[in-house]
Amino acid sequence: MAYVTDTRPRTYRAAIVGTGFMGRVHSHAIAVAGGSVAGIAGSTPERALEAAASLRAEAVFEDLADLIDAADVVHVCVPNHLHAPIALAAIAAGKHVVCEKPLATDAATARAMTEAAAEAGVVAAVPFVYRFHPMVREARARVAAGQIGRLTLAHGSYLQDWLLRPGDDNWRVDADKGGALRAFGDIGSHWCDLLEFVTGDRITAVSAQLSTANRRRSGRDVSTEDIVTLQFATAAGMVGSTVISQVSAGRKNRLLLEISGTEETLSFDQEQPETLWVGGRDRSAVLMRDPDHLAPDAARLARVPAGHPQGYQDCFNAFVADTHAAIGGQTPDGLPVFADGLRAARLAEAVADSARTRDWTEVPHD
Ligand code: SOE
Repeated sequence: MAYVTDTRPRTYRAAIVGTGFMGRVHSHAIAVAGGSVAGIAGSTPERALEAAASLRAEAVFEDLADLIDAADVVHVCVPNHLHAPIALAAIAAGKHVVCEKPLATDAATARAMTEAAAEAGVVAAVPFVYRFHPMVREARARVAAGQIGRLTLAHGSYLQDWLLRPGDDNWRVDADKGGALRAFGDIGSHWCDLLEFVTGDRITAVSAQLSTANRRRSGRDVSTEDIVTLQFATAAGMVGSTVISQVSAGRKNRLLLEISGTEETLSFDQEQPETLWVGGRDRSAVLMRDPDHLAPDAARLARVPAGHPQGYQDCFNAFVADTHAAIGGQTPDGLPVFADGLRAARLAEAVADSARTRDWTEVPHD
């Protein structure tokens, strides 16, 4: 006699295109979600062969069509300019897709990808994974329940330092591979997604400045920005600002989001994801991630008891698990999909436009 305890669909046979850091994060999350990596492809077969063991790959493919054919879900983890052709090929073959952000280097292409996925009826997800921190869900539940009052102000920053020095380099630096906006596309998109996810509000207008601290890297001119300062207004009447930087010494991956309402302020720091600061006029508190005392959606994402820290990879694991559930016909709350990637691409174009015209730019409606 056997008791069936796991009814998840056994069809999460993944292909991973791209063998860098993100490929490894995806591979781990696929394994935790009960899936397998049917195959991988890299920029060269040699690189893919080298990465095969760490990506848990069953096979290395030279031909993209063959790789897509071998899988149910295609994970696209390559430089940004290659997202669209690979994702569209997978969708055309009727495969589900997980595509890294920014979804595309322009909004028209992101829209075409979103429409193609909808027409094909496939699940098409984008890893805005900070949504999967339990304390982010807790903040969202508190805003939705009206606990912080009427929203008035949001501010924060997303700061890194891995491109601080003129010798620091990466494909993201080149506009033809990464897109015209680098820091905003790479990390500003996360900040804006998190703001809109937590508040359910929408940025309606932006005023942006771009700055390139290192105008030359590795002996070539650089056009993409290292820093963005952004002011914004929202549909619900909030005003706010954020600073995005990849050249802030000592800041490794510090996303700070603070939202104020007429009753309370909530503050979340991605580098301290086990806590949420709740500010009050008379009393303030630091909430711990304790599943026994969290909103149901936050408790759902708690993998281990209070006092046993969980973090970035857990977010990624939960994201892939929810993608898996969506493929199985469920509708997990808060799964970031191509429409969210399109939203980020529209925001990026508004930011670029505002910086160019030195004026406020309206963000087009979805
Ligand atoms: C690099 O800047 C990077 O890995 C981003 O691409 C991720 O989306 C972000 O989570 C961390 O930093």
